[in-house]
Amino acid sequence: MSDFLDDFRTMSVFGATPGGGVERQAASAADGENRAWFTSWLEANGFAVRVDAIGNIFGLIERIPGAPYVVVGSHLDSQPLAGRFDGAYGVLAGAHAVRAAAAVPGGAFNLAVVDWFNEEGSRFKPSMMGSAVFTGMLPLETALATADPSGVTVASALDAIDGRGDAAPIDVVAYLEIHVEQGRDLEDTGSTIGLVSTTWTAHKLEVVVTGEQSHTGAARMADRRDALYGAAELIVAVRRLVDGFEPELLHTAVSEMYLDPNSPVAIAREVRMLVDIRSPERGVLETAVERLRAEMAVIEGRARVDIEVRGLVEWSSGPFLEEGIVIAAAEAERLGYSHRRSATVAGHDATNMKEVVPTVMLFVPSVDGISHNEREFTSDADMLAGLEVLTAVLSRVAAG
Ligand code: HGY
Ligand code: MN
Ligand code: MN
Ligand code: MN
Repeated sequence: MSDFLDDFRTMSVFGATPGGGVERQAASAADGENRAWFTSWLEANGFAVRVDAIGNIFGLIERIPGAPYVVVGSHLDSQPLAGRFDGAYGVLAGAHAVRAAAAVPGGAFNLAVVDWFNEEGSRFKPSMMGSAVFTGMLPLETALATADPSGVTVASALDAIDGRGDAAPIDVVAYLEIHVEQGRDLEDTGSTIGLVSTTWTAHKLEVVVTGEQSHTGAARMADRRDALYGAAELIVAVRRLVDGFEPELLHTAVSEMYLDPNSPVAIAREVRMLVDIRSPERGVLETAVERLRAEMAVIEGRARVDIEVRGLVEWSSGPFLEEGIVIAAAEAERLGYSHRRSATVAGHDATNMKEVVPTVMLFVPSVDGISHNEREFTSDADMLAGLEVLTAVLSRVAAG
C-alpha cells in the first residue's frame, strides 16, 4: 500500500519546475505523464479505469453491482508555472480515501475517484471544462472544438496524449472534493479544515478593443485609434472598480491579453483581453459590471476605439448543502481538527457538481494564502489531516 506522501512526491515530479512548482497545463505532455501515472496507480490498487469523451478519468470500485456512485475528485491540470498542490492534492487524496473507504465492508453505494479534465482553463477556456461537460453545462462538441492560442483544439490535444475515451457517464449520488484553500483565512484563524459553505459569483468577460493600425512615429496623434492605449485605460478602470465598494466585496483583474500586430513600430489595431470580476454578492457584481460598461463607453470616445464584450463565462454564488457541512464538521470534531466554514472565491469542479448532486467541499490551509504560483504550499500534516477527514466524511456519505 503506497503511502500518500510518497505518492504525492512522485506526482510532483511530473512537470516539476525549478521553483518547486509544476507546469502541467491541460493535455500537455506533463499532464499526459501524470495522467498515465495516476491511471497505473488506480489499476494497481484495484480500481477499474474509465475515461470519457472529454478526457475525465474515473477510477471505479464497484462493490455493489448496479448501485450508483459517491464520487470524490478534483483536477490534475495546472496553471502555467504554478503550485504542485492545486487540484493534484485533491485527486490523490480522493484516490486514497476511496481505497480506504472501500476496504470497509458494507455501505449503500459504489465509490469512485475522478480527475476532471482542464479545470484550470489556462490553455483552453472556460475553466472547469471537464466537469461542465459531465454536468451538461457545456456541450461536448463545443469543448472538443475549443482551440488554444496556437490553434490546437482540445480534441487533437487529447488525442496527442491518448486522453480520450468513450465511457458513458456513471450514476452519481454525491460528490466530494478536497482542495487547498488558495486564500489565507484558515492560516489567519489557525484552523486546519475549511468546510466550504458558499462560493462567490464570477463573471469572466472576453473583451476586444479595436482601433486602427498605424505608424508609431509618423501618424499624427489626433489621427490615432490606438487599441493598446484603450486597453490600458480599460485595465485601470477594471482595477479601480474595487475602490467603489467596501474591502473584499469585489475582486477584479485583467489577466490574459493578446494584441495585434504586437510590432515595435505599429500602433495596435486589436487587443483581446480576459476581465475577471468576482463578488460574494450578486448585486455588487452586477453593479460593478454596469459601471464597467459605462467606463467602456467613455474610453471609446477618449481613445477613439471600439470596445466589445464578446464572451462571458460565469458561475453564480450559492450555498453548499448544509447537511454535508454538518457531517464534515462532526467528523473533523471527532478527529480533533479545528475547522471553520469557508467561502470559496476560486471556482472548482465542485462549483459545477453542486448544481446537480449533493456536494461537500473541504479546504486545507495554504501557507501565505498564495496559489497559482510556484510558492504555493501546504504542509504534510495539513494534507494528512485533510485526507483523514475526507475519508471519514466519504465513509459516512457512502454508508447511505
Ligand atoms: O477560475 C477559477 O477560479 C478556477 O480556479 N479555474
Ligand atoms: Mn484547483
Ligand atoms: Mn487553480
Ligand atoms: Mn480552480
